[in-house]
Amino acid sequence: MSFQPNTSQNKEYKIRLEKSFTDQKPGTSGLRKSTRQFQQTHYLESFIESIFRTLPGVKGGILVLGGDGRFGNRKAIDVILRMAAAHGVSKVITTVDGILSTPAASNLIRSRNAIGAIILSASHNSGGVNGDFGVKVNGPNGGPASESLTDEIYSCTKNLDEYKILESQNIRIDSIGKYFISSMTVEVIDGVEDYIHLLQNIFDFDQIRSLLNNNFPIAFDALNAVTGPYAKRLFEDLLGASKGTVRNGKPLEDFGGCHPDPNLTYAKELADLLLLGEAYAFGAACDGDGDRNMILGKGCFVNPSDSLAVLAANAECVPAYSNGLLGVARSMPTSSAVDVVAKDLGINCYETPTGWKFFGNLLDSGQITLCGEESFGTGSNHVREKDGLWAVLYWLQVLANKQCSVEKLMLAHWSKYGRHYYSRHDYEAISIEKANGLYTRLESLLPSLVGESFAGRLISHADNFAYTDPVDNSITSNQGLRILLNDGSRVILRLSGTGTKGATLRVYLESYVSSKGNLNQHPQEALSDLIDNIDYVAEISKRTGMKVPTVIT
Ligand code: VG1
Ligand code: CO
Repeated sequence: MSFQPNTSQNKEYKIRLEKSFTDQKPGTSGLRKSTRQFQQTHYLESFIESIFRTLPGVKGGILVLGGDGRFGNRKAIDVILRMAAAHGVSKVITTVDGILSTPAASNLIRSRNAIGAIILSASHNSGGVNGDFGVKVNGPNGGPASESLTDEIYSCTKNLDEYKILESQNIRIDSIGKYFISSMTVEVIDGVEDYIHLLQNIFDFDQIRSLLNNNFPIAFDALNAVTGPYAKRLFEDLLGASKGTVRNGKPLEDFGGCHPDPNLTYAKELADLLLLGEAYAFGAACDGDGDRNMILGKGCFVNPSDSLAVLAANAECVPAYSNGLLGVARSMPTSSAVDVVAKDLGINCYETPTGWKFFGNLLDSGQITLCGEESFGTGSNHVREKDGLWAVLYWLQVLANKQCSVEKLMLAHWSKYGRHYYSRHDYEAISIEKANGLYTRLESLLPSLVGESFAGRLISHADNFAYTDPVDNSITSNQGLRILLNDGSRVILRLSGTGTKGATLRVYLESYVSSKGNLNQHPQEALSDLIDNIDYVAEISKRTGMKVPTVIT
């Protein structure tokens, strides 16, 4: 380990801001804007200053810092290190070249007693000069900052007139070592090691290895984003998968022009390999910052809501969860597939607003062990973020244990619990005005819809979802318009909080068929009457001018 003390005391500057920024309100998952917006003079600094003024314990505290390697990552790390030193942070833990996945960052916060982390990522959004950049703030439990903290950070940005930073110097983070900036230590670690160690304590690696050695070829697509180095170490070095199992495994600043979102549209190359080809028994992909996962079997796509249900139903296969689950939680738009499993297991199932921060209190207080979202996010109490590679290993462990294919496991699951046909339709980049118009109109209609017929059923309930946190009683409202039908079907409309171009409307559709019903329909067919009806009631195509959604999952 190299040791490079810097004896010179770096000069501290106070930079005055001509104007404060008014557009730094964090969304579902941190501050996310186009790279060009972030390139405005003082833009990043304004948000970072507000974090350092707001996050508890900054002076003398330990901070975790890294990102998904997208364009701007390295430069932002440089700025944040100098600002952290100016704010009296005692130590920053970062990784070689600043490559750090979101779940690995969450783990480091927890294992190194840090006050939190700054994670540089716009997650599944595209990267590069023409793409997006983002800053996520996590707290001492390892999870995304609470709503109240991000509200405070936001109000700080609006009134900021200056920020503190040390003079520029060459800060090396290209190899493991310890450096100093003034009196602050910068510890550069191998970002992969701690995380792999964590997973080794959860799963039975030997069992997964024997599955992979036994005629069970897998393909993993890192989409040129952060999970490449982690996945290579895991699958190719430790679990015996053949070289080349990890595709697009080198993190690139623009993700090679891809959209690092693991779904059927943006991870089409992998999806085609599994859904059309014969070569692989299992496929998976993760997103830009490594917290999402897509699971595929031969000829079989696993819907993320179903994935959560399957993981919950098979917890006994995984050493860390073999004593049973404390409870489970899902975000409101996620299908109720996991609710049915929870009922069967006799455990609680919580319904939270969209975004991982809402699971934190439930995990911290021991109410739940597993949680997930329909947007390809699944996780457990091992960290406080969703965790893509963890989910992939969980699936492999279950398959190794059950000695069956993904398709067979899904069929067995539906034959026991019934099937929740589910789909999400995204309408991207619609004008904010049109999106708001559509949304507020539907919201105002909701009370009058109750009792009306909808797709041959009756609307039993319609509201704008509000959540009371069972642990701290905080209330979060305006979380999505829900239309609940009398047979348990649901249609939900939300406006995205992570998009950067115009507005994104998400329409979530769910319909339940019992284990005795038709379990083999195509989801778009099974849901077609709901799709037609919501288009009519909410005037989606009429108001957006879009005949079909941008992305169908
Ligand atoms: C989306 C997903 C949500 C997820 C969020 C952050 O938010 O729907 O489930 O928690 O992204 O994921 P929205 O507001 O666009 O629907 V990530 O991988 O960006 O941390
Ligand atoms: Co992500």
